[in-house]
Amino acid sequence: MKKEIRNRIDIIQGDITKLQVDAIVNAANRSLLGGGGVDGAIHRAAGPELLAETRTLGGCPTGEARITKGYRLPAKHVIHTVGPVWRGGHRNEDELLARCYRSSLELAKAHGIRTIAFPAISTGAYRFPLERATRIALSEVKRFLEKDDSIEKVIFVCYDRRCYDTYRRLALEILDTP
Ligand code: AR6
Repeated sequence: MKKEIRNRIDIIQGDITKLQVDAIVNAANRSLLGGGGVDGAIHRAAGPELLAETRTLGGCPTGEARITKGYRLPAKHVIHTVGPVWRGGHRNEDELLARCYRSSLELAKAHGIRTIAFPAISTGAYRFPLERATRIALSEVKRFLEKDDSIEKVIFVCYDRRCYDTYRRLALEILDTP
């Protein structure tokens, strides 16, 4: 079981918009109307049809997720989730970030998605400390995969080396222990 979970999680360094998976997750804001960072990259690569669809959704509260088509992306779908802005750690940030991973995975499962890629939600413009966010991301995905076998592969996509090294290091600790 332990080994099986580890085999269903990949950690890579790269650009999430290039991945050919059933769904990529977007670190969006509550408007769902685009922004900078990974959100801007996803909207640019998907084309204006994505914005046209997100306009119909009426936004999304922090910690929840919404699904759209992927349009010009190689990914079939985009799951938009809204991470918390880091405000020092006493404003429920940990729980809200955990909820982003859980709600994205639940929505993926409900749509029959088998392969899904996550960026490091909230760790850019929203300033969530990287190591703390990575522990939450790895723990939540591990917990979900332990009780679900519909999702075959979860890919954590790190944009830079520091993110990649942090995920690799914490994966040894969190994923390789029962
Ligand atoms: N592929 C993978 N990861 C990326 C990419 C990419 N193409 N580009 C950036 N990252 P951020 P947040 C990484 O700021 O902190 C937006 O304006 C980046 O290096 O994109 O959740 C939204 O509209 C970092 O590790 O998202 C919101 O207003 C991670 O993605 C706000 O930023 C997340 O950084 C959300 O802030």
